[in-house]
Amino acid sequence: MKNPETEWVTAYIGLGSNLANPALQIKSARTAITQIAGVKELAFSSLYHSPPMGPQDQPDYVNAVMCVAAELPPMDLLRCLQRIENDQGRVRKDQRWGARTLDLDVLIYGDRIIELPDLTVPHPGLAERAFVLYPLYEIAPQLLVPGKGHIADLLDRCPMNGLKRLD
Ligand code: A4P
Ligand code: MG
Repeated sequence: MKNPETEWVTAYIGLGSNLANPALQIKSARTAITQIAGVKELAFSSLYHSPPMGPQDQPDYVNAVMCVAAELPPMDLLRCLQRIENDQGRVRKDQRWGARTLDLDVLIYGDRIIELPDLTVPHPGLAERAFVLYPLYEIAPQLLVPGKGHIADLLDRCPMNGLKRLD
């Protein structure tokens, strides 16, 4: 029998940075993600500038969303993304939602709804975050977000909250 986890699945990755040249961090992460075995880039959004969600005493963020075809299972994808975060100087501190050189989130993995101790997909904050929804809509305007609905409807309910698209 064919193992469903060895098929190519369309997945979406959220990228965020607000330290050490954020735009460059995002571009480096994009390159690193394309070098993961079993991952191919399908689309990459514009870069967006966004005020911090969470503690306000931190710099603004640069955010983007990448669409990939992934052959590796979701937990393996997460581990590879965490390795890239570490390689780019990510330091995990106690403060929730604090500043970081790089944050990579698995936003969507095919039509899967995943609730594991270390992985929740779709990403729990996805539907309320302008810095996720607007770049996601830019590259996937027809997307049906598993368990949450059409991207256009989610976007309609989400104010831009100071988000700006960078050209
Ligand atoms: N984890 C569970 N599900 C996932 C998933 N779908 N993708 C677990 C990635 N990780 C997932 O993550 C904490 C744990 O979440 C991991 O161990 C993983 O197993 P982390 O990266 O260590 O810490 P974090 O990112 O600070 O935590 P959290 O709560 O996931 O934060 P978010 O949701 O990533 O938000 N403001 C702006 N403007 N733009 C931003 O990008 N980002 C954040 C962080 C805060 N404020 C922001 C932004
Ligand atoms: Mg995160």
